[in-house]
Amino acid sequence: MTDRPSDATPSLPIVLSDEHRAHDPAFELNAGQAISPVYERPERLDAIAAAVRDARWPTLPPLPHDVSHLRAVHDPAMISFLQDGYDAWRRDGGPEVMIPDTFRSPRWAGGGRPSASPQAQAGWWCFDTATPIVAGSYRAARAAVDVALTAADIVADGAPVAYGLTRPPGHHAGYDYFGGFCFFNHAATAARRLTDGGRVAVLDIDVHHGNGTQDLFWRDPDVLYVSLHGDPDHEYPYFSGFADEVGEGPGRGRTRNLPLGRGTSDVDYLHALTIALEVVDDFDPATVVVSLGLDTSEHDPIGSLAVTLDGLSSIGRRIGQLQRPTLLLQEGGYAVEHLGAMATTLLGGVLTPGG
Ligand code: SP5
Ligand code: ZN
Repeated sequence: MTDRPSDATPSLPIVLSDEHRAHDPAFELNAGQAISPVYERPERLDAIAAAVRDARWPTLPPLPHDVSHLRAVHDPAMISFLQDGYDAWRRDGGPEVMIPDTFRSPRWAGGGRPSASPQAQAGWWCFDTATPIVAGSYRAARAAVDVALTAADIVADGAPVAYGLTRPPGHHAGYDYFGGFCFFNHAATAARRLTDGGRVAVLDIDVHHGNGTQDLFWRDPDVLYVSLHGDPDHEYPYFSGFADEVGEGPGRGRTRNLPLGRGTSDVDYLHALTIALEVVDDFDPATVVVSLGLDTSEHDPIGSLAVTLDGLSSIGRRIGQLQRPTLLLQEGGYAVEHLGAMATTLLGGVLTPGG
C-alpha cells in the first residue's frame, strides 16, 4: 500500500479507499439528455489513484471517524435518509436507480412538506435529477467523509499538506439538502473539524460554485469561503455563485465569489486566483482547505472553462506559495483520461511552489 516517495518532489500523504466504487449508478439524468453518460463514475478516482501511485507518493487508507463530525454539518434526518431511504424506496417498488421526479418548490403554500412516500422523501432532500442513488451510495459517501477527516487529521498533526481522494464529491451538499453528484459535504466537514486549530479558509476551485459549502458557512466568521467558478449565468448550479453573495450577519465579508466567463483561459483564471489568494492571505487562516475540482480543464466534458495543464501547474504553485497548512480534497473533474496527469501536475506545483 505504501510506496517510497519520489526523489524529485517532497512527500505528500494521500488518503484513498476503494469504497467509492460502491457508488456506481447505471445512468444520470442530465438536462436534454434522455439517458446521459455517467459523468461521475468510479473510473475518475481510479485514474487519479493510479497516477499518484505512479508518482510514488505515499498512500494510506482512511480511519473510521465518528458520525458526530457529519452531524456537525448535516441534518441528522438527511443522514438517516441517505442511510435508509434507498431500501424504503425499493420496498415501495421503486426502480434500481433512485432519482426523484418531483421536487418541492419553496413557493408552495406553507412551504410544502414531504409525505411518507419514498418519492416525497427523495424529492425533499435532493435538489436535482443528476444525483442517482444506488445500493452502495451511502457506503461510498461515508467512506469519502472518512477519507477527508483522515487527511484533515494528518494536517492537524503538523503535515504541511495532505490530499484526500474523495469520491463522490461534496461541495454542492448543504445542511439539509444534497445534489450535484454530492451527498455529504466532506470539505465542510473537514473545515469544521479543523476550526479546532484556528480559522479555516476554504478555497473552492471546482468549476461549479460550491453552494453547499457557501451555505454552511454563510453566517460563520471563523470559516472563509472563496470560490472561482463558471458564472451562474451559464454554469451549474445556476442559482448561486453571484459576485454579490458575501455572507450575512457575523459572516458578512467571509464569503467571496469570483464568477468567470465561458472559455476563461489560463491568464484570466490566474488573475482571478491572485485576487482569491489575497483574500485568503488577508484572513490569515491557520489551515487552508482546497475543494479541488479538476473540471476547469479545457478537456472537461461538462465544464465551461479552458484551463490547460500548464495552468493547473501554476494554480498548484500559487497555492503552495501561501505557505500555510493545506488540505486538498477532490471534488469534480470528468475528463477521465486526463485526470491523472492533471492531479499530479497540480500537486507537483503545490509541493514545489518555486519550481
Ligand atoms: C461536483 C460537481 O462537479 N458537480 C457537478 C454537477 C453538475 N451536474 C449537471 C451537469 C450538467 C451536464 N450538462 C451536459 C452538457 C454536455 N455537453
Ligand atoms: Zn464541479
